[in-house]
Formats: sequence, structure tokens, C-alpha cells
Amino acid sequence: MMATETATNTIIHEAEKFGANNYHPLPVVLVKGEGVWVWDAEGKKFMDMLSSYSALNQGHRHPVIIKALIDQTEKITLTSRAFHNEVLGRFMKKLCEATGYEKFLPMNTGAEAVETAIKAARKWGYKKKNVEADKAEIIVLENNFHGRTTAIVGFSTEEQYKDGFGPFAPGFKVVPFNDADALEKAITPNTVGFLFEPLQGEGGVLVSEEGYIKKAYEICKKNNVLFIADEIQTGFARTGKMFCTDHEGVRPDIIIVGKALGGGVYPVSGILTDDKIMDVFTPGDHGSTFGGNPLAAAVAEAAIDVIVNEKLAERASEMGKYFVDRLNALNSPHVKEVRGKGLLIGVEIKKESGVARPFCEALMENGILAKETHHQVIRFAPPLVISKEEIDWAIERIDTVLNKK
Ligand code: IF1
Repeated sequence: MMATETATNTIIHEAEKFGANNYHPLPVVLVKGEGVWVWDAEGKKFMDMLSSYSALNQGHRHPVIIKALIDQTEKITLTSRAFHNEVLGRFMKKLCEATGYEKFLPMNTGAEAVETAIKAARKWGYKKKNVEADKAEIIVLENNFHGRTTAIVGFSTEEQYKDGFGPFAPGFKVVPFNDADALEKAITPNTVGFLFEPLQGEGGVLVSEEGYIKKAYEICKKNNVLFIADEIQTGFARTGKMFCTDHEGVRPDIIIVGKALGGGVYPVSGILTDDKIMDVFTPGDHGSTFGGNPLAAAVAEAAIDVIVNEKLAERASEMGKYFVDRLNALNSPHVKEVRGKGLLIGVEIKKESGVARPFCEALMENGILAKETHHQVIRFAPPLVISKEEIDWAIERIDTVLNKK
């Protein structure tokens, strides 16, 4: 008997027929989004517990952000950087004032912003630290995830991300997370930067040990090495502070931002730093067709307003604690550990209970969309606008799945 040809099957089949096979999505087709909720092609409602990997901190189609998007489309959407536009300077002023940095260089995707940070650190090394030409080294962490360009995957420790994509760029050293001594030992006179995620999302929601970030910062300061935080996933209130490094009272030399800066409607990324580093760039050194376009700037302005005006950092901290407490109280026989910061939460499944994917499929059957990371971990990262009542709604269904006899 033919399986009923639903809209979902038709749409999935079309995407599989004409698209590259570079993802393994859950078999659900999303057609509408509002806040923490999404609806599929069959009209079924789900809670989005992934937030497009923290690019939807303000929730789906936040009215303030949608209004900014629509208003700007009535004026001008793209100018290139060959000319000025009226929005970019206004947006960068707001961003620098909201984050306490002097300068911003706008790009589009996270990987482009990471590449920009690598170029800034290297050029700073040659122009200000007198590192010998083409000898600059950048230290990165095991289990890092910083994007998918060939330079970035070249220093990944995940074999699949590298397989078949060589040769790779030299000048990167890998050290273990949470090991300040290993970081110090890896530093040479050619080291220009330490590039890290303060909380490793893709690595399996791995939280830094208390004091590690501060110790690493002090080691970098002592050795004149730039402290470069990739806050593309952890930034803009996700972990309960504006930036994850704020939890240890540390101010990185460069903060790489992306995802939620685009308010869930547009790719906006870049690097935040101060004049003494950003001034290594001179006209023509670096750029991007879409980087800093007026539509991106208008959306990002509204995205920042929502984060600040709706106090999303405080909200993420309060709702995150509540969510983790309720997850722990489930006492599921399948759960090894519940960990995370703010509303970036990982539930590690015990090996004897299998991998996380079947639990994610069961969660989907119960109206919750969550994604596994690194086989054993279910990542729960809802939009930061989630309410207590919505967390209670989710807990009931998570209980059904995690305490399935
Ligand atoms: C995919 C992972 C998350 C990031 C950090 C830079 C980037 C990302 C800390 C690059 C992007 C995305 C990429 C997306 C899935 C998702 C992801 F599973 F791949 F690793 F979130 F954990 N730094 N992360 O998290 O930003 O160029 O994508 O805008 O590639 O499948 P991008």
C-alpha cells in the first residue's frame, strides 16, 4: 500500500531530489513560526528548542525586528561598501555602546567573522608584535567549532569536518579545553592569538571549568597574545549574560559575533574590538559584498534593542535555572548529566541508553523540536523569550520521552 503522499513527504522528496545530501534533518517541514512556536506542513504545532543553533534568541518573527526589516525594504536594501548608507554607522554605534567596544567590522556569516578575526590577529602580530612574516600561530581548543571554511575546518578535531577537504592552512595549534598549563606551554614568540568558544556548543555543550577563562586570559595578557572569544553561539544573552565571557568578568581583545545579531531574519556577523587592533586594517585589506548592508544593519539594530529592552540576558539566566532544575527533577534513568549555562542546555544520554537521536525523534512525536549534538547529547536551546508556562509545557513532554519505560 502506497504511503499517503502528504505535503511533508512531497516537500522532503523535492528537497532530497534537488539538494545536496549534506544534512540529515528530522523529517518535519516547518512553514510558520511565532515566538517559541513553529507549525509544520500538516498544521502540527511544535516548540522550537533549537532556535536555529541560537540564531533565534529573540524568537521567531519578533514584531519589532520584522517591522525594522519591512521598513528598510521600503527604502534601500543594498549599497555595497563602495558607498556609505545611512544605517550602518548608527547600528555600529549602538552595538559598540551596548558591548563596550570601540570598533566593529561587519560581515554576514559566522565563519566569515571568524576568518576576519584570524586575519586581524595575524596582521596585528606582524605589524605590532613583530612576528616574522607568515610565521603567526593561533592556538585553538580540542572539539572546537568555528565554521566550515577550509581554513577553519583545517584546525577542527572532528575528522568528518576535514575528510576530503585538504590541504589545510598552517599556523594553528590545538590544546585541550580547561587546561591552562597546556595553553601556556603551547605559546611561542610567534603566537598572536588564542581562539576559543567559552562554552563548546557543538562539542557537546561543554562548559568551561570555574576560573579557566580567567586563567587563560591572564596567560594571554602576560604573553602579549590576543584573547579571541567566538561568541557566535553563546553571545547576545544566550548563556544568561550579554556574553559568556562576562560570567568570569573577562573582556576579550576580540569578540566574534553572529547568529542572534541577525534577529532570526538576516545573516549578520562581525568582530568587535578596539582601535589598537582594528587599525591594522587599511582600505582594500578586507571586505564583503553584503557585509554592512543597510538591511542587515536595520535588522541588527532592532535585534539589539530587543535583547536590551526585553532584558533577555536576565531572562535566560532565570528561565535557564528553572529549566535545568525541572530537567534534573525528572530523574530519568537515561540521563547521565544535565549541563549548560542560561538557556544553552545539554542533556547527556547514558551510553547504555543508546544515542540521543531516537530521543530527539520521540521528542518530535511529542511536539518538541530538539537536535542531538555529538551523538550522546540532546541540546535544549529555546528562544530566550520562552515563558515559565512554556517550559512547564515542554517538561511534561520531555518527561514522557525521558521516562519512557
Ligand atoms: C552547520 C554546528 C552549532 C558556531 C560557532 C562559528 C560558527 C558556528 C561557535 C559558524 C555555527 C552552526 C553551523 C551549522 C550548525 C551550527 C552548529 F553544529 F555546526 F556546530 F551551532 F553548534 N562559531 N554553528 O556555532 O557560523 O558560518 O554557520 O554562520 O554548519 O551545520 P556560520
